[in-house]
Amino acid sequence: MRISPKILLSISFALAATQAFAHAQLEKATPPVGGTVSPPSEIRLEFSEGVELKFTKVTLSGPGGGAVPLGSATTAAGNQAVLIVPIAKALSAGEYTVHWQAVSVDTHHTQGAFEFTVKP
Ligand SMILES: [Cu+2]
Repeated sequence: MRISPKILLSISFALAATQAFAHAQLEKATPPVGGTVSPPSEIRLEFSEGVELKFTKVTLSGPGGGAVPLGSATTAAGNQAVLIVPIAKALSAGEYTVHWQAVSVDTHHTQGAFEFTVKP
């Protein structure tokens, strides 16, 4: 029996919907989402699920839109859901944007972005 592509598509949407709770969603960030902070030395992202370090990417852009150099990301000792990314230089005052892409241990991709402000 052949299954039409339309039916396959609706099956995959249904699966995506039922498994949505299992994806790595950002639950907490340091600096906090929308927060104003002293220059941070690292970005800490706490996800709802463990993430695969190899396929998880974080970038930081600064007030002028330029990319800020970041160190190698690690996960917290004993907690694969916490991603820590060192910031390789002292941040000057202004608004920064964090873009993150994560692949959770169940192989699902999630991504998002948020801003924080560094106070002078
Ligand atoms: Cu998932």
